[in-house]
Amino acid sequence: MFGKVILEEAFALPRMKKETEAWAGLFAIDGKKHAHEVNDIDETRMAYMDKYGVGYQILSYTAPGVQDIRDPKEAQALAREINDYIANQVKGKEDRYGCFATLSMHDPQEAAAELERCVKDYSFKGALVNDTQRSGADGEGMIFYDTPEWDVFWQTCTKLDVPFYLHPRNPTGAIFEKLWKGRDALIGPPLSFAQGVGLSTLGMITNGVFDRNPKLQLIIGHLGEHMPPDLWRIDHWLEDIKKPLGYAPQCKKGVREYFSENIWITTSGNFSGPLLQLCMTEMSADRILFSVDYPFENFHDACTWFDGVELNLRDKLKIGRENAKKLFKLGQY
Ligand code: GRE
Repeated sequence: MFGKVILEEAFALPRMKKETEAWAGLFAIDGKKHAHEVNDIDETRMAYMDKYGVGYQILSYTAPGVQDIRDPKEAQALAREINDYIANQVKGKEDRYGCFATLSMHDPQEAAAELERCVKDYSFKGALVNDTQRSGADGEGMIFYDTPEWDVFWQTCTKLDVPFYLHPRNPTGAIFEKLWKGRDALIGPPLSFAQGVGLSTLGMITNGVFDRNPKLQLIIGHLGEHMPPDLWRIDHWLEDIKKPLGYAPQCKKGVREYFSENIWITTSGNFSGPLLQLCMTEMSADRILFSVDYPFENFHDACTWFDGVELNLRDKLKIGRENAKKLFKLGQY
């Protein structure tokens, strides 16, 4: 299929070479190849797009990025540097590249203002943020975005009419020590990423973020971070057992409704035909967006899988490009 749109595609700052290679090393990824691909914007990346029928991609800063910086001033300065850098890199290539804003999530007002700057000045397509912001003097604090003080930020997303991509980050500090040390193989795609994003997403739902901000659109990757196959059980316990007994959640609707009105999932890094079918059954093809997860995954695996997956043409076009064109108002890119 030609003209596919992809939207969980990472870049890094060339000056952060050491951090980029360390990150690759953490996941047993070839550091040299990774550093080249993640820093390259226009040559290798564009050649892959042309070869595999990708018309447009939205770039975002590689994890853990700004969410790993506990100092609010330093985090904000890095976010601005990244946004200015990538806006400059894609200038003149807007027919092929868009960008998600990178945000410091220490302060809701500041995050809202930076998002607004990026959307208004640079036509960025939304924000991509890693779940939980490291904070506090010892770096042991974790800021979640599901408390009422974040409503000012969510209101800005809906006012600007841009979606928010909730991306995973790795467990650090005491969480790493208590849960993951000794089980290191499970950090990242095998388990920890899905747990982190699942907790944040369901936290937003059960704490009423979408009731207070009904137009908010949240994107999650990796075919829904383990949630779509579990929707029945999550919904059953919240609606049939916890709510009648007067326990939280504070949300008005059933979890399934948020998954059909507020949540999108992408195929980033999860090229499973059977799981795609299940997600279409649970959420409908209208809420699914094709993506690669470059350079953690490659164009060949993602695109040959999607092009070949058995699917009626109408749904394939929706997932491959039409849903994204509507969500991001891409027009005739
Ligand atoms: C990602 O950011 O999506 C990612 C990593 C590391 C390994 C795999 C992966 O940052 O998908």
